[in-house]
Amino acid sequence: MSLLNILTFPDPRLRTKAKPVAAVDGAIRTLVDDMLETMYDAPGIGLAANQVNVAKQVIVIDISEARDEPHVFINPRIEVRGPPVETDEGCLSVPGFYEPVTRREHVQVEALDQQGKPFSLEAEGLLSVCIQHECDHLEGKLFVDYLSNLKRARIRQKLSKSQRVRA
Ligand code: QAP
Ligand code: CO
Repeated sequence: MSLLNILTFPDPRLRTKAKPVAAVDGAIRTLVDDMLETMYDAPGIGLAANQVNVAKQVIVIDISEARDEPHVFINPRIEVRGPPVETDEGCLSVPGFYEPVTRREHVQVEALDQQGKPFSLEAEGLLSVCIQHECDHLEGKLFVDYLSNLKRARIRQKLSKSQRVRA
């Protein structure tokens, strides 16, 4: 297992649309293991493959306190329903910033698991929000896209500066 490098906003590679996984083979299972390790190490509750510069439709999520309930979604398709709900969201690619985002309460997901087996899941609450956030990543979309232009510009400026210092 290995830790993967997480891209930081405004890295343009975060805008790449992820392609469907053709076959859940050993390479994909290794990617999933590495993404889980990277998410737990960060620590975070969700990670999409685009964030580690892999343009494939793969998501890992664990919202449990004990960090022992990994969810893996390969080629996810979602349908959202129910009333709008507002949650403070963050992102491993936007470190240090949390802002309210409005999404839908319920989500119905169809996906493949780490063995390539199709499954479906209905979620609400934080898991639902997290699934919607991670599916956005697969389309090159970030939670900061829902904020005002001013807020997004401020976040971009602060993160660009801190990346320059580190480089
Ligand atoms: C997406 O985000 C999410 O700023 C997952 O300094 C987050 O795991 C969906 C993190 C909240 C819904 C609600 C963020 C870690 C982790 C940071 C994450 C940071 C360190 C974010
Ligand atoms: Co994110």
